[in-house]
Amino acid sequence: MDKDKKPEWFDEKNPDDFTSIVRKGVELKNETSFVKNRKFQKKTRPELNVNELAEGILEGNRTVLAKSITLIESNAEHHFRKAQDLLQKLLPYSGNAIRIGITGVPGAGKSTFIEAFGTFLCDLGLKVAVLAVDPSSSISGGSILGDKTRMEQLSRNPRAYIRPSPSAGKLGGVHRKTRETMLLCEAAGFDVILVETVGVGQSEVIVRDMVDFFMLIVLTGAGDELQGMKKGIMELADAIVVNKADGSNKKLALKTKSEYNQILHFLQPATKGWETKAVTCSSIYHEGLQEIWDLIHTFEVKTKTSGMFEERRREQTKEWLYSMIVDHLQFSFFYHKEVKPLLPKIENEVISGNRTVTSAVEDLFRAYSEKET
Ligand SMILES: Nc1nc2c(ncn2[C@@H]2O[C@H](COP(=O)(O)OP(=O)(O)OP(=O)(O)O)[C@@H](O)[C@H]2O)c(=O)[nH]1
Ligand SMILES: [Mg+2]
Repeated sequence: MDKDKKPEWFDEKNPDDFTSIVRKGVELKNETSFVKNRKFQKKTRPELNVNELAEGILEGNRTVLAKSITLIESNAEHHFRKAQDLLQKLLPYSGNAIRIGITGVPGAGKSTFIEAFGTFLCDLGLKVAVLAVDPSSSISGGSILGDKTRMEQLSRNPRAYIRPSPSAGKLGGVHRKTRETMLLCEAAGFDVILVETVGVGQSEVIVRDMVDFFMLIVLTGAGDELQGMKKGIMELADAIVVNKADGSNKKLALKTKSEYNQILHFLQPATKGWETKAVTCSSIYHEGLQEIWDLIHTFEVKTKTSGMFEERRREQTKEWLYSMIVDHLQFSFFYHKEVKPLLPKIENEVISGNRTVTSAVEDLFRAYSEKET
């Protein structure tokens, strides 16, 4: 069978293992014939302007919120400008939510916890937005996409809004997009923002830098794992939640909790003036959620009184500024019309040992500064 006619998802190993065929399209003889026939014209509503978007968001209109987030997530330059104008307008109305980051190894129960905790918060009358930072999303398209179906109850709750992880791109990538989405959600009146991330690589550090309270979800019976666990990630957390404290696992969960508490005693707290504690919970049986919310509330009151809350937010905004500068510099360098074509050649010369790294970098920067894009 002709390879071209196979759908793009066919399995290389079993090429005949599919039932559909992609047929070649029919050449359009008269380009205008479809256009003339108005039936085939796509009906598009006029795009909302920045003022209309801002108004819609402030009214808490979800369709407008979703549209605006799409604008922020777009990698098109003209969308970027429009999104920035919108953010500028909404900035005075943002900042009123409590921002909570949630991390943990795959399978720790982050999504199940968010489903339970989010629903619990909605029942208290709060509006909850769930965002995700997925380090794999730029490659795989985002595993968190599937979570919307996993967080079934929460996604149907009128007080909740779930947004899967954006994919990376130029102009700041996932990092910027999540922060800006957070601001939009705040302007739309959400009281709590939950940001989920898988605890692998650098994503937990990125999320720590954008939230007020950071939570690490762990499994029971950490035992040896506890010893080997990166001290670093524990030092980022304001609370450690031992999940799955139910059934036969409950006893072990309580033991794990006290083990963590002992270790925490020797670690630097993530937030000045706050003692990081370990607690247990069962996301499936909705146990321990009130305690966790109380803990977050106490944290908020304490840090607001001490000034730490505002200090952290100021610090985060400063970090954000600098990380955006780095993003822009990288973008302008690697996409520079002189640098881009030169790079593969120079890279080859360096790899093959014909040129030193220093001289390569010098040449690239010369090309960069001589002719601006
Ligand atoms: N018994 C019990 N099982 C739980 C609990 N919370 C989560 N689980 C189970 O643990 C498994 C993993 O849960 P997820 O919520 O998908 O875990 P996650 O951390 O989001 O995983 P990734 O998205 O892959 O990083 C699922 O089979 C859940 O049903 C709990 O409180 N008790
Ligand atoms: Mg998950």
